[in-house]
Amino acid sequence: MKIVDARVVLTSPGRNFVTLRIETDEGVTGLGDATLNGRELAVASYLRDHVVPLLMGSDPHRIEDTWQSLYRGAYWRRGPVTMAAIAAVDVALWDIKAKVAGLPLYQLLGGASRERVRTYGHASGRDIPELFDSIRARLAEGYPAIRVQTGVPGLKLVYGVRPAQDAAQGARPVVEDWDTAAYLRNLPKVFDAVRQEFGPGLPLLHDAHHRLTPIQAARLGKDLEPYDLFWLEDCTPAENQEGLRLVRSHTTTPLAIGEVFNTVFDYQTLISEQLIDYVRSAVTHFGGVSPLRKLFDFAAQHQIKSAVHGPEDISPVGMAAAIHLDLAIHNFGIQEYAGYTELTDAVFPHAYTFTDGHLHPGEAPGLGVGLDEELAAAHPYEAAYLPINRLQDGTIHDW
Ligand code: EZ4
Ligand code: CO
Repeated sequence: MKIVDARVVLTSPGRNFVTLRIETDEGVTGLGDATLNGRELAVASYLRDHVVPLLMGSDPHRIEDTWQSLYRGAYWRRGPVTMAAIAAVDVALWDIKAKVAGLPLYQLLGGASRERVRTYGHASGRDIPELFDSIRARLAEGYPAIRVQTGVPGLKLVYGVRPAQDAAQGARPVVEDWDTAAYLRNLPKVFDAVRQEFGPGLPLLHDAHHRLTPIQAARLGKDLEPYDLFWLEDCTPAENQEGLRLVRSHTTTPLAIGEVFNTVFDYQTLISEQLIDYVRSAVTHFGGVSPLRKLFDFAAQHQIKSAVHGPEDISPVGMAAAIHLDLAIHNFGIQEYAGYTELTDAVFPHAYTFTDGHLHPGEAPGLGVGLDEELAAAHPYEAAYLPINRLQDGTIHDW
């Protein structure tokens, strides 16, 4: 079997997605997601100009060898652009292999370890009443666990709170504002109110989006302990893995990290010293199913569980790959699932289902996701940036 064609499809059915389609001489095709929110064209060029020519004529069954040759052969290793490009190839080849086998991908990953995949949804509000409405809406949709994000008194636009949201917005970045002290004062009050309204049993999560120093994160973790969070996410910018030692030694609030990581090396200290509880990488940004499976096996040795990143900016192709892994691995924790617009679901028709807050990959051979190229072409790429974030005096802060 040979790869005879590979092309990159850019589309924006409400937001941008980058998809790689690989075709073989036997007519079997595979899809991979290469979406890097706000930097989509860089990955598209990396694939078109530097990767596709290397794939022509090669054997699509040699997934590991292809992965290693793209990773090692480039000489310039790692980084989000490179790893998103490699991820798209890896996932498309797994899609092809599973289609040839006539099996859904999860069967090639060891088969189902559970009946279905538990998810969490996003609730947010500028204030407590708006937040409560949003939590009720997610509960009505069936979500068994809820991520809680709120406005901060005195701030206009805060991460994760609609309508600002994290959607890439237009040709110039939206500027959000931030005050860490105000946030740290406010958040425990929010969780106190949520626990009083919704009771002790509802799993609650929160994303600090890389904005705290280790000592601030340690303090927040302690302050949130009475509210029994499922996790506190991205409490610090964890390029500095050692910073988590300080956080960990001060709080029993579970910690989740990794959506911006792209190789296992970003996790070495965090996992081997058991400084976190959940690994958050996405198939799409971590080089694909192959390396993510290895990460989960490494994490399992330290009782750390999976929690694959699943925002709107992972395409249904990347989401499907995650759901197959989630069903197969033993140390599954939870899957983030924000859902998609109807138009996105029409561009990427899929076998996976979302029922009562749980996902299942379905039984179609391969990933079980298609791409309607005509509909995709009717909704072309639109330049869009993620927001940026400034402190009250104008200083740029982590977004
Ligand atoms: O801000 O995917 O947990 N989810 C997140 C996301 C990220 C976006 C960035 O593109 O933090 O909302
Ligand atoms: Co996050």
